Amino acid sequence: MSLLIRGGTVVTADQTFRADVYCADGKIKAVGETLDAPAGAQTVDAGGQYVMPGGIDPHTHMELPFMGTVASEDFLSGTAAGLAGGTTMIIDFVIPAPNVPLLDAYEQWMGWAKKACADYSFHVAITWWSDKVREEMGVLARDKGVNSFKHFMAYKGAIMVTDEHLLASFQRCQELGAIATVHAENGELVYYLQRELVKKGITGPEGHPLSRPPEVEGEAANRVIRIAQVIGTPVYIVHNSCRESVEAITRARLEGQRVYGEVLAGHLLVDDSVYRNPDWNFAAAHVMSPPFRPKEHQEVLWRGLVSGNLQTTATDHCCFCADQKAMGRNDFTRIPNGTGGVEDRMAVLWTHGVGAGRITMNEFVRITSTNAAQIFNIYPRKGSISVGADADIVVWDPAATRTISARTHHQKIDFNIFEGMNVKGVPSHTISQGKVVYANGKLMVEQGAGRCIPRPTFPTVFEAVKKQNEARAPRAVPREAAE
Ligand code: URQ
Ligand code: ZN
Ligand code: ZN
Repeated sequence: MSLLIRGGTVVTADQTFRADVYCADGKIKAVGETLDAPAGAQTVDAGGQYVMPGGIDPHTHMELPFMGTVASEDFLSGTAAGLAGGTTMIIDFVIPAPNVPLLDAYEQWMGWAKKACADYSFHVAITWWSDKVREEMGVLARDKGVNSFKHFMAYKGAIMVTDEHLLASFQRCQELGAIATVHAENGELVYYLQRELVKKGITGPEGHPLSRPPEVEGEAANRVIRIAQVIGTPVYIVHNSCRESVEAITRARLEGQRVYGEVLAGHLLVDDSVYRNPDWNFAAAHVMSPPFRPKEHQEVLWRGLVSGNLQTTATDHCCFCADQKAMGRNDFTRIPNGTGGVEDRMAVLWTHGVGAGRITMNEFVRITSTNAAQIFNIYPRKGSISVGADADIVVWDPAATRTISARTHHQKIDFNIFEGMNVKGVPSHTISQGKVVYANGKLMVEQGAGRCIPRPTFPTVFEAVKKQNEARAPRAVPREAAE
């Protein structure tokens, strides 16, 4: 099975050039001005279009058991929807319930993901702590290709981790050469504000953003950055939604600390007015954490991407339909948190990023694919158009338009946070492992074709961080030694 993508303009994180791309055996075999198609090769005409690395969404939750229900999108439908939008790999999350062994949870998620039709990988969440957790982190890093461990500083009473356990886990990440990723909201403050609001009789979705103001996110972002600084380990903060967290990241990066930041397509374009909509279902459909913010935060997030202080874009695709959201009909704190987006991220970012003149095409590739591949150590296998890379490619038609709607999307959710948005620039073809799996509106996916992609740990980065720490450590010596 071989494929020649001809006549297109290749766009990578740092180059734009006219070239054909030849793929065989799931890999990119040749990139060149005019390539001949061997007999029997399938061809895709990419004339007038861009040929880019397939998108990587580093933050999804397919069929996540959460808040008393299970996310409606599964690994087959979710990876298919991603392919329809040009995303060829997701990094999802294994989230063990407290006291469940990490390896048991890992096997459970691996079982669910078997049906995926595109490649995937897993961050593993540390939701409790013990010597066994510590030991199993090592097994996951050494034997299962897990190089990132997630920490929820919110969701008190469920999956929230204490500072004590955060510290222990960060030390373990440092030992293993694994990156710590974090949901940064102060869970104690959220819990306090939720109680106060419900006591005042504010039980509708309008209470959700009031219980998680930007200060709650900014405090946690700053705290976890400082903890990582003292422990001496890199940290990746997911779904930054506001000025407060972007400022915390920017300050740290200016001082040379290895802090990485992610932003969701939703937070760049949806604002908190949605929670004041008189339609309860409409407002509840937007309940996710951190919440959508007042519009002025969006410009700060875009500037974070342009300045390089934020590196990746994601969706936090965690879908709950109206009947599930209705679990919080009388108490907003019970509305399952999460929204969709895996199918729309790239078209939305192209339209409002490249189309609006905010970012270049190369920056678009950087923030939708290459940076995530490099941060999570799967570059250049993923996130590149280069010989030897996986043939995960999106052929992008900059002139094609679409109106986003739950009535036509492939996502398994009855709502779309970008409903009615007109986008210009969408995939005409998506290629996964060298096969055309989406062409001109039609999905041709194969259940189970997705692979779990191992992500090696990062000794080099951690060596650099260790040296940085030693250089900074006070020259204290034991008193007796000094005499
Ligand atoms: O917090 C997360 O990332 C998960 C539980 C999805 N839900 C959400 O509201 N972001
Ligand atoms: Zn989160
Ligand atoms: Zn999430």
